[in-house]
Formats: sequence, C-alpha cells, structure tokens
Amino acid sequence: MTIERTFSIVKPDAVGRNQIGAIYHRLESAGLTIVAAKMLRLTEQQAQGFYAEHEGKPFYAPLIEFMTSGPVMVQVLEGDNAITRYRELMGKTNPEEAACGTLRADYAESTRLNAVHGSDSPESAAREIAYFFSDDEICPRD
Ligand code: IDP
Repeated sequence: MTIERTFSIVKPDAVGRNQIGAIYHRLESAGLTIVAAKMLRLTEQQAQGFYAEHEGKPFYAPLIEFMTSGPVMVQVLEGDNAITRYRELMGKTNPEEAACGTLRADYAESTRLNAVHGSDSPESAAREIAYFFSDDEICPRD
C-alpha cells in the first residue's frame, strides 16, 4: 500500500451543471477519501499561476478564461496510489478519447471544458495541494 494525496478540481463547466455531488460520489466510490475541500472562484492571477507550465501554448488564454468563468471545487484526495488511480478515473484530456466509465467520458463536453483536473505526478500533487490548502485545512481520517 502506498497512501498518497492528490489534488483535484471540479471545473466551472461541471459545477455549473450541478455535477459536484455526482463527481464526489464517483471519487468516494472509487475508494478515494476527500480530506479537504472548498469552493472558490479563481482569480486570473491564481489560474495563470496554477497553469504556468502551459503559458505560451495556443490553448492557454482560453483555458484561463474558462477556469475563471465560474466557481470551482478544489479538493485533496487521499488513498492507495491516489495520483495514478485518480488520473485513470478522470480519463484522457479529450473526452472523445477517454475510456468508457471515466469522469471525462461521462461529464466532459470538450478537450477544454473537461469537467475535472487531477495532478499528474507526486511533484505536481505536492505543489498543487500547497497552492490551495494550508496544512491545517487538511483533515485526514483517524
Ligand atoms: P490534463 O488536465 O489532462 O492533465 P493538460 O495537458 O495538463 O491536461 O492541460 C490542462 C488543461 O488545458 C486540460 O485539462 C484542458 O482543460 C486544457 N487543454 C489541454 N489541451 C488542450 C487543447 O488542445 N485544446 C483546448 N484545451 C486544452
């Protein structure tokens, strides 16, 4: 067992369709425990900092516009091998390529409006969790 933490966003498209609960149900049913969560509306500066690795790419400006277009839910997920397992549960970036039964196959509209974010490595998870949560906002189960 390798208990890991990963960072997740329910993006503005899914929040706007009232799909928070459905997505949380899928996370918990997959054995991922939500140990921190909050709703917020990203500022342009927050979104730009979060997606800094994509600066200069053609999809960067529309991505920032999308991510600041409405509220998001940000959460920390904990579980065995959580980083890889949550990436598998999300499915590929483009929902047309996402495997059946994945979150993006079921909830994403397009490659940009793709419902969820998840960290892609232990280094990203640590950076992204610290970007949104202080240690005292994380509530592991006893
Ligand atoms: P990921 O979210 O699957 O890890 P990344 O390549 O890190 O994908 O891209 C970050 C986000 O940028 C994607 O989730 C999606 O919202 C958006 N994005 C990525 N590639 C494209 C694209 O080719 N067109 C439009 N939006 C894109």
